[in-house]
Amino acid sequence: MTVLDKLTSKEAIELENKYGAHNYHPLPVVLSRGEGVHVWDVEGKKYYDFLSAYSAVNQGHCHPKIVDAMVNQAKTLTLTSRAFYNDMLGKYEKFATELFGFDKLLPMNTGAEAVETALKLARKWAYEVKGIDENKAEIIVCENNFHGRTTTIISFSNDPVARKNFGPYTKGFLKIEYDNLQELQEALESSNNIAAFLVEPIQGEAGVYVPSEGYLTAAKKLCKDHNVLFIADEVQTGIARTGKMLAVDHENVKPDILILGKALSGGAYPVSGVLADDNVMNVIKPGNHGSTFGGNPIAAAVAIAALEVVKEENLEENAEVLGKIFRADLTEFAKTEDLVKSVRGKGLLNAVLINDTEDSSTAWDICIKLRDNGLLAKPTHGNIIRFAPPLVMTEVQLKECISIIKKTISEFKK
Ligand code: IF1
Repeated sequence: MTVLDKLTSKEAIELENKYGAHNYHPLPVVLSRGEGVHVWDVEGKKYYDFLSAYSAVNQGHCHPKIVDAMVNQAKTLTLTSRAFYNDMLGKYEKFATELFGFDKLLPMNTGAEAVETALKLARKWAYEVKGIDENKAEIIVCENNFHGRTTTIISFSNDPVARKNFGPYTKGFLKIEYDNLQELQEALESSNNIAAFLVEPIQGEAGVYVPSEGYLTAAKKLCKDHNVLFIADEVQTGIARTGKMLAVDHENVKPDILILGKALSGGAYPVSGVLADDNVMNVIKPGNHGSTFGGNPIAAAVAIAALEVVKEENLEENAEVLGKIFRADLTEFAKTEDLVKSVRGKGLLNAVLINDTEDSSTAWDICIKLRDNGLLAKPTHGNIIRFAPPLVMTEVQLKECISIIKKTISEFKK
């Protein structure tokens, strides 16, 4: 077998099963090509992609502008490490900080690394600016959070599948209920050692849980009043997914630390980053933090192109408009369809709650039928199906997809 041999779906799945670690349970479909809102399997069947690689491919698969930026840069200079300067990183840092309204950017590669970076930054700020005693800093997090897979991040997860038998766990985290300002206030008042509050503006993995209106504004204010940093993890909700560039923009909240990943590259390349103003970012000095690949020239070129696409193609507005159509139509459908409990979300990050027990396989089984009908989506915790297509979708395409979803659910037999 050579890398050029064409595989059937069955062969590709068997290879992964035999030679790959079993750390995923993918929907049985083997993709070999993508363009815009579509992907194709190895047998040539075409699908609408309603996962967008967990909201990394917001700009659509293989966007020509992003691919061109990546290929051109790959032919010129790929990696220097940060031991030397390169002529792309500064341009990208200027572009991104101006776009998001922060003084400085710290570039990393994956979402989890960016979260780790934010946590380190907050702790260092707590000791050197706020004046907390060494090793005493605490960071407030929310129940049912998802921030990634590192040992520290899973230390404050409460998903047993993600954390069991990976201990001992990192200390210094305090957990409160999501969307509960009372608990946040109590936690902030419970100690003088709080460095930061880390929060997802919409909880993705928890099932697209949108907090009450005003929650983020009030949470930011409580943090400010207690001299605590407000850290927004926008790895999944950022880059136009929810109908604004950032989900915090719906409430005009400016985080003290902003974490971005996924669609920062349009899914073409692993690019993540942390943004903050000088009063926070300046605590990081040479040698304190870094990464071989963080801020590499390809990442810089790709991220600039990916962010330009969001603006040039009005993806924020498109996500807002299409999201409203999606929720209105499926909410109406839920009134007559027993299998659908409700629909929730913001922009094009939506979830359909399936009317069955949490441990039943109904959501999974519906996703298999959706696949057969040419639409790919993935169930998440508790019989919920997440629907998050690329933001380059047209209204005509969305309406076709809504009919596929309704038809599939109507015809579904348990
Ligand atoms: C997996 C979910 C999505 C994230 C937030 C940081 C990260 C993520 C808010 C880490 C990553 C992914 C990773 C993926 C599944 C997943 C996910 F289902 F768990 F919730 F997107 F919907 N902050 N989310 O959502 O970013 O290190 O992966 O680049 O299989 O772990 P990463």
